[in-house]
Formats: sequence, structure tokens, C-alpha cells
Amino acid sequence: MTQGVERRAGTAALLTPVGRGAVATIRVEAESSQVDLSIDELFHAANGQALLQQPVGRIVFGRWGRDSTFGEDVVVCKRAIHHCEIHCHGGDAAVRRILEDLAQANFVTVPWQQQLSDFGGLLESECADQLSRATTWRTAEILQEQASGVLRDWLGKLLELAADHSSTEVALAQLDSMLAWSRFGLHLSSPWHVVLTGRPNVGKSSLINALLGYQRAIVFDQPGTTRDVVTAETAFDGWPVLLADTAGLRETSEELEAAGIAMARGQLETADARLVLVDLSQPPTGEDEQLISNWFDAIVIGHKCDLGDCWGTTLPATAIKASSVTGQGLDEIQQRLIKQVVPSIPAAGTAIPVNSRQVGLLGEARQALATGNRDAARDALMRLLVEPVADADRVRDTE
Ligand SMILES: Nc1nc2c(ncn2[C@@H]2O[C@H](COP(=O)(O)OP(=O)(O)OP(=O)(O)O)[C@@H](O)[C@H]2O)c(=O)[nH]1
Ligand SMILES: [Mg+2]
Repeated sequence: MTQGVERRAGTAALLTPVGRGAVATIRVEAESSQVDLSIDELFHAANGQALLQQPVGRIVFGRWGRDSTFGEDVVVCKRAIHHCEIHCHGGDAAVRRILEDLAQANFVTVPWQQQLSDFGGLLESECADQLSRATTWRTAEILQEQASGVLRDWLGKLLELAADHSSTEVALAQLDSMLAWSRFGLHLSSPWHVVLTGRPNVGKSSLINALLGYQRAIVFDQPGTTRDVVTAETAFDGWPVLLADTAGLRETSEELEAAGIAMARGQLETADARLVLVDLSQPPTGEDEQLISNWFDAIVIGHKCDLGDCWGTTLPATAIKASSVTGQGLDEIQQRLIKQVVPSIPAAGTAIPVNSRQVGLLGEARQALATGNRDAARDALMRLLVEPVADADRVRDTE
């Protein structure tokens, strides 16, 4: 082990997002109960007691710095015998100063994810990392559940099943049901991507604005208005969705419009769901019909239904008649979209992988178990809990 590692008193991590805020929080985690001793030189409690004497959970006001007369006002709370939180002014200077003082007291500054992983476990740290990216209560709740033990408990039971020869089938079934939530799990921290497409002027930009409830995209009565891909994030029924408005699809010799159309096609290929719009006030064209048949799993919208219906029975029976002017059909579009991207909702307590590393390792474990390689399956499952130290890190640690 390196000398630096031996001398280390612990770690300090900034919990609040980088940048200015009203209050910043620094979490200090000592490798022993040294958190009291090392911080006592730096923290002067208003109640005159040393940190060692302050009970766990008490919120203590005081000043920070070797010279308390010029110190920062802070609030310190011992959360456990070896870990405390320092709440200070949210500006960069106060945070930098406290972290520098802690570094002098041999508390290494680390990202919060690493601190959590060192002391709380890799799985929990990964879930918390995804939780910090969640944009809705609904997704945050599910991630919180994974972080608070659901994933770890499931894994513990699976390791037992995988070790027992007679339980291979059960273990495989468990892995399959877990892997079935992969796409869902990855979307808890990143929105489902929904692309609106259709011929020029069918009302794609108008519909994206109506769904968002504000004017995000330019609407104009001339075809070929939208060129770039215009995106906006929103949530339907608590599920995060990224809506993308694209250039109207048509043959064109205009270079700029053609570039927009190429981008639109690229977006369509990779989308999680597609809305194909047709203009009900105009008779169907070959381009409309081709779009509908190319994207057979898309939700078809018979748009501008307030202007009459030139389509009649040509409109697919499953299409939704909608109008961005009257608001007709907007609720149904949202419901249908959500049904498509979230066809089922996990019951409380369901274990769900939340990042691609977890999905990859579960896939590896499944593959290994299916081919009778019990050791490799166990290895992949164990790596969910602890990543082996890379060779380069091991060399550095022994220097
Ligand atoms: N009556 C009626 N008019 C609409 C509706 N939706 C859009 N429009 C009109 O249709 C025209 C084109 O709307 P846009 O939203 O710009 O159409 P677009 O599909 O984005 O057009 P491009 O960007 O050129 O491909 C505008 O004049 C809108 O006001 C609707 O539901 N009802
Ligand atoms: Mg447009």
C-alpha cells in the first residue's frame, strides 16, 4: 500500500451540485473515529464543545477555520461516529476553502459516488448516482427503492440459487425476469426518446408545442419550416419523455432542407417511439402511406381534425384523431405513448438493473449459467457488488 493511503484520515466529498447555491454540503467520512480529532482543530462549535462530545444527530452551529475569528459560519452534524456533514455558504470559495483545510488534515477529496461506493457499497452508489439524474418523482421513487436494498437482497438470493446445482432453472428464470426490466431501468435516469415525423406542414411543430404546453418550436404556414431537430423534455404520467420535432419528409433539392431531412431519418431509426402525423384536411398522398407502412409500430395521428376529414376509411383504424388547435386527442396521444414505452409497471420491491454495467454483468451471468459455467456466473454476479481493482491501480497501490 502507498504511504499516502496509509496516512489518509478519510475522504471528503461535495454532495451538492457543482456551482453556486444557497448552501453547500460536504460529507466527511473518516476511516476511523478520527473525524472528531482532525476536525476539532478546524471546527469551533458555538456551544463550546468539541465535536467528540457532540451527540450523533445534533445540528451544531459554529465557525470553520484554524483561526475562528476569520472563519466561515457553518453548521456541522455528526451523522455517525465516523461521518459528519458540513453545511456552509453555497459559493465556490467557501467550499474550496473547507476542502483545502480538510485535505491538509489528510481527508482526500473524492467524488461523492466514490465515497458512497467505498463506505456504502458499489450497487448503492450506482443507484444513488442514477437517482441524482432522475427528473420525476415516479422514477426517483423506483431508483430510491433499488438504492435502499432491493437490488442487493435480490442479488444475495440469486447468488445462493446460482451456487446450488438443483436451482439452475430457477436462477435462470430470475435472471430473465430481471433482464426484462433492462430498458425500463436505463430509462429511469434518461428519458424515452419520442420522434414526431410526417410530410412538411402536417403540424409536427404545432403538436410538439401543444403536448409541451408552451411554444418550443416555430410554427409557420409554409412547408419546410423546421430544419434542425428541436427537442424538449417533459413527463407524461410521471415518465420522462424527450420529444423531438423534425424536418418534414419530402424529396428536395435544397441542401439545407435535405440535411434536416437526413437528420430526421437518423432520429427515427434510434427513437424509442414514433408519432407519424398525417393531415386529415388534405387527401392522403403516397408519401403519407409509405411513412405509415415503413413505421408499422408508430402511433399514427390524423392531425388537424378540426378542419374536416379527407381520409375516411383510408386512415388506419388505430390512428388517433387530434388537433393542436382544439386540443382534441392530446390526452389519448400521451396515454398511447406511455402504454408503448412503459407497457407494464414493476410491482413494489421488484429488482431492476439501473445502468448498463449492471445490465451487461447480468447478461454475462445468464450466459455463463445457461452453459453450465457456474464459476463464471458467480464471478459476474460478484462483480455487481465489487469491481476488481484494475492491474494498473494494484501496481500504484503497492508502490
Ligand atoms: N386548423 C389547424 N391548423 C393547424 C393544426 N396544426 C398545425 N396547423 C397549422 O398548420 C401549419 C403548419 O404547422 P407546423 O406546425 O409549422 O407544421 P410542420 O409539420 O411542423 O411543418 P414543417 O416544419 O414545415 O415540416 C401552420 O399554419 C399551423 O398553424 C391543427 O391542428 N389545426
Ligand atoms: Mg415544423
